[in-house]
Amino acid sequence: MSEAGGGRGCGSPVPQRAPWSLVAATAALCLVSATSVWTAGAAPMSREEKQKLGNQVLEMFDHAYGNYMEHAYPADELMPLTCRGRVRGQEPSRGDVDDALGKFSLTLIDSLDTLVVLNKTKEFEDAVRKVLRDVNLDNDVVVSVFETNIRVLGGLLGGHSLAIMLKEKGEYMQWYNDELLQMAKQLGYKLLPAFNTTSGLPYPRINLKFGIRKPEARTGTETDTCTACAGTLILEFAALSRFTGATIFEEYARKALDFLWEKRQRSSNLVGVTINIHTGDWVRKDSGVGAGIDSYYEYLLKAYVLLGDDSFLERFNTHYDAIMRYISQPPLLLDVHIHKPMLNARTWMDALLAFFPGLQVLKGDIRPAIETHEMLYQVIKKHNFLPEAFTTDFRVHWAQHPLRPEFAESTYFLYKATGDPYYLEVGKTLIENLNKYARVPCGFAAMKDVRTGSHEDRMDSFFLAEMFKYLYLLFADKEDIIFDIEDYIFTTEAHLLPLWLSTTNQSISKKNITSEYTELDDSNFDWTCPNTQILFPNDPLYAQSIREPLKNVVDKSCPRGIIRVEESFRSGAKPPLRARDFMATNPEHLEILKKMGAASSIDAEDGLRFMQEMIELSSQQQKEQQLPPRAVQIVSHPFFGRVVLTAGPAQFGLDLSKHKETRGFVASSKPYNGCSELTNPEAVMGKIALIQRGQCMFAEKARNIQNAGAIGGIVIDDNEGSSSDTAPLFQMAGDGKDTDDIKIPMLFLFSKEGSIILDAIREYEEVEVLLSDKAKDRDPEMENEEQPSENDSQNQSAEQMTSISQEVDLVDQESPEESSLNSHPESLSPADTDNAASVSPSEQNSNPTENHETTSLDGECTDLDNQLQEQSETEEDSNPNVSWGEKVQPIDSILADWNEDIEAFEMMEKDEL
Ligand code: DMJ
Repeated sequence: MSEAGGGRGCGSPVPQRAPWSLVAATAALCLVSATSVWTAGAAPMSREEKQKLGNQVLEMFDHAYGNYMEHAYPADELMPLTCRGRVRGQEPSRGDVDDALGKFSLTLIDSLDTLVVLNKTKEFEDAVRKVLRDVNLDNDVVVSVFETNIRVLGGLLGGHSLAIMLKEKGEYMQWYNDELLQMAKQLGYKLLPAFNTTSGLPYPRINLKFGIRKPEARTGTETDTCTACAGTLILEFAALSRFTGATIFEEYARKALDFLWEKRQRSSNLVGVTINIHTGDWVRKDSGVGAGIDSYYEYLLKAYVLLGDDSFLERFNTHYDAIMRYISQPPLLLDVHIHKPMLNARTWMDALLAFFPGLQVLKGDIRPAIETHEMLYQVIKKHNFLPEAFTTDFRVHWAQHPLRPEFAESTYFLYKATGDPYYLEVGKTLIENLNKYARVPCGFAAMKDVRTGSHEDRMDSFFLAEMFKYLYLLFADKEDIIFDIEDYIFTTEAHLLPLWLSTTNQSISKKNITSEYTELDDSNFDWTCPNTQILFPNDPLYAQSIREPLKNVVDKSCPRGIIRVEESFRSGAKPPLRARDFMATNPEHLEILKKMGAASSIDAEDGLRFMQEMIELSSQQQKEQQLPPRAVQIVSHPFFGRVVLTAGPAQFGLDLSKHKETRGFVASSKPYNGCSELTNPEAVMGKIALIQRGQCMFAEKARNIQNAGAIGGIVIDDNEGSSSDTAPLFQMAGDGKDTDDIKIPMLFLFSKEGSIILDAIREYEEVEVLLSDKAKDRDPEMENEEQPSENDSQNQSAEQMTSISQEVDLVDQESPEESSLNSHPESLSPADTDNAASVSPSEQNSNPTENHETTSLDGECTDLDNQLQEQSETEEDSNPNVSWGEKVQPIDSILADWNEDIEAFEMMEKDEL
């Protein structure tokens, strides 16, 4: 069983493999073609149609490769708009992206094995001759170790693998004498100095001519590298060792992997994005499956498949378990903090994570693979391509798209696993979009902005190495490929390495490290995968049944409180850049920043708002004092004080820690953002005004509601689905001016907590709340006042009782009867689940899918009640034996949590700003 083609079931024979490696490949590899059993769902695609699409892929490849060879070669890449080669040093620097360019005809090397897969054997033969004749690996140029490994070393090894395969067939490449392998070895030795660190983690960059140490090297001062950069070497390095017998390469790559494994965060089993190569400290402690980490996980599983070393599978399974526990929030995959994995570190996802469903297929976990792939496909249908980053409510976060292949890769693997023709249709859409939007007369151009369709003068080598391979293979039948693709494994750059390497030159002693894992549960180690040959014949609509509930997940997501990007484009306006979304490394953001305040009044306004938000953010960071959170307690019927929402304080206005609580009925302000004089002062007079976050400073909102006569204010987050359970609380900062004029107390609620109050208003109209310092005990007087009389209690309907059954923080004075009633969320009837939006943030799991579809101000998005019901049924606090006293967090622990939140927040802000 191979990984590459994936068309065979677990257990099909692989030539030249030892029994243990067969086990390795078959256990991890769960790709089984179910094509023949497909009977329903998406209409089957005829052989003719598949061939037509395959031919279209060939024609597209010719267009890309032909233009590169004609107009760019021997340069590293084609610039498809100006139709010339990109030569490093001759073009304005693009920063890190240029580190892939080593003046070694990158695109040609990266394309070698694609030529063979696409049955262009003659062209392959020509290309190999050109590489041997023209490519120089000894250039005085600083390159990325990671990129050079996956693209160039991988490209040479993939070329070598297929060259020897062709030679053995007896027709082509008869002259070949391992020349590509010799080049690969030469390059391997050039990369080795990068590993000269005490940790064994490689430096991120190396000078091809001068290495690291020499003064001419102009590198070697870096202290950090990304996890994927250090953890994506084993396939190429082990292949190089096994092909050549020089064990040093595999040893070095293993050492780096061992070190990363040692450094995993022990309680979450996650790894951060960036690590210090000398100390091994995590520099960036956020963790996801996309940029910076992606192929580290990929290589653990594939190293097991290629090398048959159990320790790699054990590590992979341990990480995978953590990923599924914390990062996977189907269909989303959201970065979290390694020390606090329940805390989301981002509100957006990057395009690189699109490879993950493919990896999940390889692991045999098909359901979440189908779900995430479907979500991604809907984002693509909306924007034609997958933007580099998009938010949890599927807005474009970073609009660029450099023709990345990850989604096509996952589509291929899912088709191989399910046989569902739906995935052929997906591939067809990808082809159409590429031709319609990215094709230019001289190749294919990266999208500068998926929303506008503008191009960048860029065609990365991975487009040829990966995109065309996966698309061609998607539509190809076995007889369309001149060799058995299932005897190979794909590297992260889709280069092909033969599985027989597992039994060749195994001089690296395989550590039996099973003992290291004794602390881990056996369930971490899946040695088998679901047999899809059993799964699919029984239910040919399996994949479709998983996709069905998600079919509108993107369209139905609730917009956030700010103008949606696509709407702003439709109306001709620019999407506003929010300070909280700003990334200093994002060129698009820098461009917007440059324009702010310059051209139009809209730009000026955006600039002003942006600067204000920046002041807010930085002053938040600077002034963050370790104050305990505040509370908003709903005291009116039928809540009677039992719902206590965790709230953030303000750095201005009445300090609730020093004064008595403020109590009053709530009223929504008009305008809801509170950014101008209120038009409904009569409604908020003497009340606590509700205001939406955004569009102006917090202090401005406070002044406006104070002027209208409000006695307090609650700012509700405009970021749909946010919750204090998943995001760190913060203090609302002033506006940099004197805020002594603000006398009323102001509190901040995340969206989920805020929606509990908004829902309550809709339901009960009169809603009274108490704004207080959460650390203070609840006023016993209120307890007396608020306890419903016996009659009241009897009059409360089951609906009322269940609507208050999921509390946020439970106070300790309640009677045991109330406690047990309130603590039975499973007693909710389906009809009651509408009220389940008031699920406690501290009790619910933090699935952002639920987050953004739970409630909106206009009530559009309320269709996740079933999930909420499910969720409420699994709440640990449903145990009636748990006393309310146990629910109250001691102040020390609140403070400790609060400190952790602040730290995490500061870390995230530091990363992003
Ligand atoms: C490729 O170079 C590789 O797939 C790498 O692992 C990350 N992604 C790029 C293409 O997007």
